[in-house]
Amino acid sequence: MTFISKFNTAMAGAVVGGCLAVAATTASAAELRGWNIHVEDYPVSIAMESFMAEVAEKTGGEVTGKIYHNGVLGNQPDAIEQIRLGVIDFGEFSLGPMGQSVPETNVVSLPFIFKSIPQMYKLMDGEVGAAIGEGMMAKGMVPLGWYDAGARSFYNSKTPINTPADVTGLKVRVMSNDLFVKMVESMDGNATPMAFGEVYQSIKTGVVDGAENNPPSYESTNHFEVAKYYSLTEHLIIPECLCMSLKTWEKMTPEQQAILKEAGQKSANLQRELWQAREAASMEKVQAGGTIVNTIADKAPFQAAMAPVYDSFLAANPDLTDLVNMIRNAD
Ligand code: BDP
Repeated sequence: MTFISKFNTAMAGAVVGGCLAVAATTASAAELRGWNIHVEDYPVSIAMESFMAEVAEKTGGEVTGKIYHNGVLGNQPDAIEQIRLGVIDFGEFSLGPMGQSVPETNVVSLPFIFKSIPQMYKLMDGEVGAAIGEGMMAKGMVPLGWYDAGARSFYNSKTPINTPADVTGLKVRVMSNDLFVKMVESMDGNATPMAFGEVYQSIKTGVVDGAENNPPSYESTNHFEVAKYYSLTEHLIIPECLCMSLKTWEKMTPEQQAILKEAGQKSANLQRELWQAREAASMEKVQAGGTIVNTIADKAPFQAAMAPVYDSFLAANPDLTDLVNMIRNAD
């Protein structure tokens, strides 16, 4: 891949009548390919578009890109591998399915690890995010901004969930990561890892009874039409990442890298704002569409039921104990 940055010096003085004469070189500029699983009006999608527009503007058209929304470039676990290989240049991923390739990201897939969304922001923007980012870099991905995905709760077509016992026997779709399988099994539910795009049909046909997700995803996928009980367990707060393939990153000049980082951070701020509004709008929409929402006054029984997930995780990953404790002991 050749970037026109090489021509920067040659072009620097080429101002003709007040306009940069870039036409001759834009043809050799690579257009980055961006992966996104969400629909176009989703907060993630809008923030990604604003990131790409900003990068194109700030690099004077040297770095441009096209974002492929709706998962058309493939499902999430595959796309993560493709980013690592440099087949896809950048993408926006949940850290949930990233755990299979980057062990550090599993720490934020542990149930109830963050105490709140503001705490998640604070820790991801600090030492915890830095440690996870290093793990990602080691596996070929460069984080450019941490996005918000709220809290995930269970929904299904059978019954409201008020206690862990209500999950017993339910067939629940989970994201592809053994941790989530264990999480559902800790309540004697039957967990099925499955691609996001297959969930609607699977609930509709009874292959699974339900799944778990945040309100915007429950709404944007129309899962609420086929699983009307939404029980606010809020058991997972999993941050997401706008990230670039290390292979693509290494082809950038230091100036372009600085622009990418800044634009990534700026897009994360925008995404977090948009997220709040979308969450409220999604809750309204699903309730208007017939969803029966129940809140869980006491989440302690869920925390207790899911505790074995921590035990087996730490036994298998003793080197991540400090990172887990850094979050658990944070205010
Ligand atoms: C959504 C995430 C998306 C995941 C999806 C899922 O934003 O990245 O693919 O959940 O459950 O909340 O697969």
